[in-house]
Amino acid sequence: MGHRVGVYRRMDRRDMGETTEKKAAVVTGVAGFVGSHLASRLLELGFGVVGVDNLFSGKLENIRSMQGRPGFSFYRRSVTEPGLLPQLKAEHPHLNYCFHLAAIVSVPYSLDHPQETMDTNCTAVVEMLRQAEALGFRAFVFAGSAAEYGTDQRLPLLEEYADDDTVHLSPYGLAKYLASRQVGRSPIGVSLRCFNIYGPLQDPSSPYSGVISRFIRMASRGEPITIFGDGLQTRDFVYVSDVVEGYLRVACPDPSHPEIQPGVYNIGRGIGTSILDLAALIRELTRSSSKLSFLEERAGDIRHSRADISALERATRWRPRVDLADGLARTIEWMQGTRD
Ligand code: UD2
Repeated sequence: MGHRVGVYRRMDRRDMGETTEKKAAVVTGVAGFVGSHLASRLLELGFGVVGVDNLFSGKLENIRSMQGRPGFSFYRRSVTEPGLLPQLKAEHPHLNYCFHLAAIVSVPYSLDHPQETMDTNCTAVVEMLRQAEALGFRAFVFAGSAAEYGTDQRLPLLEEYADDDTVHLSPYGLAKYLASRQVGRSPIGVSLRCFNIYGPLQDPSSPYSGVISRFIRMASRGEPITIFGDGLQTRDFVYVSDVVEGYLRVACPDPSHPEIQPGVYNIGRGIGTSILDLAALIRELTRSSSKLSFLEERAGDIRHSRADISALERATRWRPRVDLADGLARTIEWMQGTRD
C-alpha cells in the first residue's frame, strides 16, 4: 500500500520558474486523492508543504510516504476553524501559496447536509481566501468542480456558462460555484473547475467513488460491472497528473508567463467518453470477462459533461498529456499491484 507509480514526467525545477525565493505551500485536503498527489509533486519541486486535513474523507495512508520527509508537516485540522491560515503562517513564515482542496466531496452527502456543505465548501473557502490576501500570499488556488454548471447541456462547457442563473442540482454544486466566483475575482485567486479526475490513490470502495476506480475493481474481480441507466451518458475524464500540473501552472507559471492569471478555468481533457465505452475499454485492458449489469439511473445524474479547456491552455500553455487508455493502464497497474 502507498507504493507510487511513475505518474509524473521528470521536470526540471526551472520548468516551474523557480527563483531563489523560498517557496512553501499550504495544501488543504492533503490526505485526499488529488491533494496527496499535489503535495508529493510540490515536495519533489522543492516546495515546503504544510498539509491540512481533518480526515473526514482523506486517508492517512495517502500521505504516509511524505510523513517524516524534510519540508513536510501535517496538521489534522478542519478548514472551518477560524484563523487557521494565520496560525499556520506564524509557525511557517515562508508560506506563500495556498492550494485549497479540502471539501465535502460527495454530492449525495451534500444533499443530506446542505448547511455543513455550504460552511465547508463555500464560507470557509472565502474566509481562507481573505486570510491569504491579508497575509500577502502569492496565489490561492481552489478546486472548483464541473458541478458548478448544474444542468447546463451546452457542450463543450465554457467557463462563462456558470452564472447566477445556473440551476444547481446540489448544495455541492452551488457552494462550489459561489466559492469559485469569489476566488476568481481575487488578484491572487484561481479556481480550477475539475471534471472527472481519476488515477492511482482514488478509493474504489464507496458507491459514490469515481466510476473508473469502481469499474477497474469490478473487472479485476470478475464481478458484474454496474451501469447506472443506459450507459450512454458521457464524462470528461482527466488523469490526476494532468490536474496536478494544471494546479502548478496556474500558481507558479513558467518564465514566459511570470504572472499568475487570476480567474476561473476548466480542467478536463475536452473529450467526452460514454460509460459504456469506458466499461468496454476497462474490460479489454484488464482482460476481464465481467458482464455488464444495467441498473436504475442514478438520481441527479447529469447526462453529458465535457469541458472547453482552451482558456487554461491560452493562459498557461497547459495541455493534458495522458490519454484515457494510458491513464487507465497506469491506474489498473496501481490498483492491481496494491489492492487485490
Ligand atoms: C463527478 C464528481 C463529483 C461531482 C460531479 C459533478 C467524481 C468521482 N465525482 O460526479 O464529485 O463533482 O462530477 O457533476 O469525479 N456510474 C455507473 N456505474 C458505477 C458508477 C458510476 O454507471 O458503478 C456512472 C454514473 O451514473 C455517472 C458516471 O458513471 O453517470 C460518472 O460517475 P462518477 O460518480 O464517477 O462521477 P459524476 O460525474 O457523477
